Amino acid sequence: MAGIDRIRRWSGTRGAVTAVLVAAVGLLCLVLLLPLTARTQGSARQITLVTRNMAFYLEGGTEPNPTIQVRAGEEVRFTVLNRDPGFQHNFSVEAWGLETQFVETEASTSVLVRAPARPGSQPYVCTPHGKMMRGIIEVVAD
Ligand SMILES: [Cu+2]
Repeated sequence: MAGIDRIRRWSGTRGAVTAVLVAAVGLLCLVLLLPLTARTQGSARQITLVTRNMAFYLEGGTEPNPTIQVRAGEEVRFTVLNRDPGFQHNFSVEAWGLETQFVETEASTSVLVRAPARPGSQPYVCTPHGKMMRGIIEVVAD
């Protein structure tokens, strides 16, 4: 009788361990697959900022340090492409807690962020060249 009891307890524990494992694997799959789904669905808006002559330009744009508009709560992927020989640049929106790594000439970096839920305007800068490389990022109501 004691032996059967022990077996029952053991299989009970085993069942619980299995359940925890299944839950953990399931959660891991969710965590791993969610960003993939988001990426394949292309839900994030791509904004490429090209740096040259100590200024930001939108890809194909001619206006230095343009005002960038995003929608409230929108998921945005910012890519900084450095076309400025001899200078390292980054992209930072301090109010959003956003700061990319520094980018060497002819290199790029990307960062995925969610725009604030509340509309408003904040400055964006290149941290070491904030006097010259400075523009406004506008969050507009969705
Ligand atoms: Cu810079």
